[in-house]
Amino acid sequence: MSSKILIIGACGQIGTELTIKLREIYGVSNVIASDINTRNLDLVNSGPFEIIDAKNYNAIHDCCVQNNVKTIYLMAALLSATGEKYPMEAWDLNMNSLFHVLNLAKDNVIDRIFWPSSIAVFGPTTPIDNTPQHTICEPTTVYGITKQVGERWCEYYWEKYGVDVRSIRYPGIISHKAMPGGGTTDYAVEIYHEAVKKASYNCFLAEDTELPMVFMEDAIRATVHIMQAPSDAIEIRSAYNLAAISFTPKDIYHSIKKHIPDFTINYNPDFRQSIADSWPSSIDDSKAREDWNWKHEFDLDQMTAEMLKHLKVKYNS
Ligand code: AKB
Repeated sequence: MSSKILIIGACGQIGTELTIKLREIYGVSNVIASDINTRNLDLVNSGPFEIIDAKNYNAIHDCCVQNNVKTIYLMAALLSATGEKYPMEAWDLNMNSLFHVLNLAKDNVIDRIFWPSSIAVFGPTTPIDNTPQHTICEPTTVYGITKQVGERWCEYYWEKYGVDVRSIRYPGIISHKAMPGGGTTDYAVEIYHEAVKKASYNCFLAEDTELPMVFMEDAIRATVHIMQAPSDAIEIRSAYNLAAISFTPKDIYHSIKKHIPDFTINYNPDFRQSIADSWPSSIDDSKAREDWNWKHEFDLDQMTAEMLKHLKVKYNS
């Protein structure tokens, strides 16, 4: 049986598009999508799909053994905003799912893991501009703590057991297919949907909150590149800084206004403001650019044009 790829958390924002891309590259039958439920029917019906709870070691193990899965992309997680509401659930899901896949690799059931980290590993004591790869990481969110600790465990499993695990500290990701859920950077996706549907948006962050972001197409390319790179090119086994564009809610508002002149915005910061304030404004990703040739393509205006083009079709407007 040819070796297969398993995506855990495939119905989420990144998992949905990653599944489509990996099936394009490796063939539909070689990429098994899985999630805890069938909430994304397009994805469920587009190829092999299994219901798997990322916290259930036996379910992941059995799927790998029965299907000759050799690579896992672990995309299931509770993000920064939801994690603050359900701290123990975030810890339980984010850490135990990671241990399950690390242990499957340690026991030679699988050969390679992709596990996403995040800019949430940084905190208020981190240098805010052009944040270096190696710097102070004192996260103040539960999600950030799970990502920081997860990075340590990834490096540990690489050093002690030779587990081939690869990771990226994703910035906020902007996309038009599946909605993000429970993050602080979600405003930068919602704003496009509301602009197309209602020409107005009530933003939960302040107008001058600058955060690092990336368009989904670039984020998926980064993920595929790091996983295809030869093992000796991957010098960082915790997680790579990754950057593309940095902007504020006001910048994105002006970018949208070029296409929708009567678009209006209000700013009503909520509890997510303090999370955003604890994260960097921009990231130094030179190591990713050196080691596996990362290069982003979309700037803010190009991303806006692409988002609005697709959402106008989606909402028939
Ligand atoms: C979030 O906002 O929690 C995520 C992230 C930056 O990891 N999008």
